[in-house]
Amino acid sequence: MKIPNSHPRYDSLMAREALVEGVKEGLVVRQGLIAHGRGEAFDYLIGEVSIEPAVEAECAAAGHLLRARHPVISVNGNVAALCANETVEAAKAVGATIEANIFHRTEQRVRKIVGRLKNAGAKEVLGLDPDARIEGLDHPRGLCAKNGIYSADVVLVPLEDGDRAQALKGMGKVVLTIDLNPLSRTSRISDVTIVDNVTRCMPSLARFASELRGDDERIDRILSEFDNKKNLTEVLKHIARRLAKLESVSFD
Ligand code: PTJ
Repeated sequence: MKIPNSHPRYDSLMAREALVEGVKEGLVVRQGLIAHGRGEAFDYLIGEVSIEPAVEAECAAAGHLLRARHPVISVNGNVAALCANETVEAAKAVGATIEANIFHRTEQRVRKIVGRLKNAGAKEVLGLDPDARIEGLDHPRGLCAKNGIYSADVVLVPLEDGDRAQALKGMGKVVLTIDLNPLSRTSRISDVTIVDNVTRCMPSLARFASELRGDDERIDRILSEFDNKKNLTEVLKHIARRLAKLESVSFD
């Protein structure tokens, strides 16, 4: 469908088109459309902008990734369809390995995600030859690469389900996530939850990485001051304030 860029909801409609195309190509799983709808609803409540707590979390996540011995960014179908270029740029900026790691796993989908990321400029993308397992996750969604997620000390898992985030935490990793739902299990258990749209977050991670690189003192301060629970509370307060304002609007 041709969407005029004058349309007031152009970005949102384009994201939907990208996901529908992704389903047709076999990159995105149909459940991904449902997940996106949930994300959209929260984005609507937030105001479809990167709010202050999200920016703080983006800064902390960039700090963690820069500090990591072996940082990995996990990519699923939705992320590959929505922002492959931006994800590859973010990975380059923080020096992270990229691994295609999906919930609804088929060889063919992993291959498509890897292909999309390579077209976007990634030199290497892991995930096609899994030789390890995320401890405590049943086959096949626990499959991962030994020199990728398995041995990572810091993992960014955008649009994640709670089980895998919990299992990664159980393996002693620092878990960073991007999730527009501040109430999800993933959001609650991660070390840094970025409540922002993945499409806004990836460019922001790349920006913060180039800003923070080499500034150890600032990274130390950011990491010691960041409190995920407090950050999520700020997100909920932001949503509550917006709803309270709407409540006072007259519909007569
Ligand atoms: O490609 P696969 O097989 O790995 O499957 C991917 C999905 C997304 C289907 C799978 O991981 C899944 O079912 O995820 P969940 O449990 O629905 O969680 C996805 C979370 O991401 C939800 O809390 C959504 O609110 C959130 N979300 C959806 N779209 C976005 C988002 N967060 C940030 N940016 C978005 N664009």
